[in-house]
Amino acid sequence: MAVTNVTPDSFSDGGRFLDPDRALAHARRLIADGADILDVGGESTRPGAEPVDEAEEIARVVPLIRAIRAERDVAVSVDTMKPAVARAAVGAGAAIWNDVSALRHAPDSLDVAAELGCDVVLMHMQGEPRTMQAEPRYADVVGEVTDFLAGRAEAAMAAGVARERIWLDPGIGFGKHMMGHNLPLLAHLDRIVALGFPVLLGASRKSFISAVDGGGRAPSERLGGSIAAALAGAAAGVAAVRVHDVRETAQALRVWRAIAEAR
Ligand code: HH2
Repeated sequence: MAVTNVTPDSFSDGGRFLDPDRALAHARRLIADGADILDVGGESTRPGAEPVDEAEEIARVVPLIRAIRAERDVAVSVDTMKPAVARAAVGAGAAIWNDVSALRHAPDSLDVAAELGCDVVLMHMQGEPRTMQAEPRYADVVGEVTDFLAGRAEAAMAAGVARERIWLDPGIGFGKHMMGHNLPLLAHLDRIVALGFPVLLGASRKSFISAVDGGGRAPSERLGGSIAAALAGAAAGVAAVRVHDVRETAQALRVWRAIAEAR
């Protein structure tokens, strides 16, 4: 899954693809590089990000989704917490609602997901984007994230979302201490995989990589760590990785799989 942000302020690629022509050119490149899913986002969820108005978010994502789907048969997901944005995106051809709030942001999120009939990614986040990194706390981070995701899957199914439509995501970097919480989650992804839903992992270019690597690494200097995390995910059985560097990650995954198959 390729990060396809149309935002002025995303932590890694903010402002680069706000222009529609540049966004579409970038999407074409991600597909050529081997992306199976393009994750189109119009609101940054980085720590401290300011919320975006619903109409503005729709105006950012819908034209790009429509343009991608008009020329390529690639799956598109929409990265949004807002039911109205998800509805507009699915209308434009998106097949997956990727919701970092796990359908908790709006009172009608669960019902809209059931009505749309699209796939949904339910991601764990402690707190909300503006404040989530202030003081994340867990007694048992792996157990709590796993239980939360199981509970959200139950809630989605109770609202009418089909079981086979549900994906889970531990939410690396979302209300998680840099190393104390993100690393145990990455080390125990198999516990989330064992819940029986496809798991999505988004670790690409995130801050914990810089922390492990001694600090001070800009997002563009985190490729090695991003690939290491993607391979850890593959080894644990995740179904997809959400990444910025598609070509390099796809190559790493292909080689990793070829070695596994030669065992
Ligand atoms: N991470 C980001 C955004 N959306 N969705 C899922 N399911 N999982 C993730 O780990 C995830 C996500 C943050 O990355 P990015 O889109 O690059 O930055 P920003 O939120 O600043 O736009």
